[in-house]
Amino acid sequence: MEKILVVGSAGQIGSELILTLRNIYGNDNVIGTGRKTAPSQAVLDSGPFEFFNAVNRDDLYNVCKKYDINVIINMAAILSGTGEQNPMLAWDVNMNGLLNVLEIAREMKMKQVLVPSSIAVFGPGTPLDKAPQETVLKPTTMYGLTKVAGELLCDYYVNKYGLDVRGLRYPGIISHETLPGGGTTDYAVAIYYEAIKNKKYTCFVKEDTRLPMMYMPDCIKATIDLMQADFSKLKHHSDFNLGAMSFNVKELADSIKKRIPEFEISYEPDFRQAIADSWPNDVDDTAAREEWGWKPDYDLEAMTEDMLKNIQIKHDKGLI
Ligand code: AKB
Repeated sequence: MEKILVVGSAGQIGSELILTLRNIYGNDNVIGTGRKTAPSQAVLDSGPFEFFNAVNRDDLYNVCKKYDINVIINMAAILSGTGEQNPMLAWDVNMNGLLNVLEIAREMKMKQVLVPSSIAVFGPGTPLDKAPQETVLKPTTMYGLTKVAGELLCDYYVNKYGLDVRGLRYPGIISHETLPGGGTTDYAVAIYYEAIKNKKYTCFVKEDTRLPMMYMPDCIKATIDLMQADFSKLKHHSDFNLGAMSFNVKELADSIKKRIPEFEISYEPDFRQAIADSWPNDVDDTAAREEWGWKPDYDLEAMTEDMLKNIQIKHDKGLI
């Protein structure tokens, strides 16, 4: 029976992933953790939750022992924008936190570890269109380089210790439950909130900036599908490219304007433009499709329809 620890379950992806996992594996078998940010009431009410910093090895070990954990999902990370403002923090959380997770999983002979990676592993030298599974990985951000090192570290634990470690390179993730924090792709979430609240948005990257993106239901589906895939059939482990859609900011704004004609967008690029420019337009996710059957459900129009509907409900209830 799985006893799953979701490190970072107050964050954008963790807060939704944990609720789906509790539905599948049982509320008491999926333990949430957070460092500082308060988790949602739904996360607190539906099962156990512990506050600690995964960079503190003893705290992580004690919680794993307390709940007899045999699967860790490590969603804790400092993303690209915050990482450039505080590179040492990014290194500490993304590398030391990961090393603690892998070491404790090895010592406790756990069943599985899942560690997300990101399109931030790419950089100059990576082909811009359909970034291949195997390609140049020379990121320019601290976040990106911790993700490259993290992928290699995870594969090291697979090869040297036979630990079941899996991971996937998330594109920008768009959702309406929990706001993302500190990423470059955050504009693709903020634009929807501002469209509902103020009918206008000033974007921090230029209108022709094109990046790989994914709607949260697909992100959750991909994560759980990879968890449940037959490990013996995987040729890759910690670095699956994962695609769903690719659009530039103008195309995103146009899909909102179709539904809110008075919506206006302006542009004031900041330091995140250089980060976005260093990432590819889209990715080739053939390996994920072939090895564990990956197939996304949402395109831009379906996502915009659902995002605006759900954010409007929050707005009507006075929650935003
Ligand atoms: C970021 O923008 O830093 C993240 C990512 C692409 O991993 N959303």
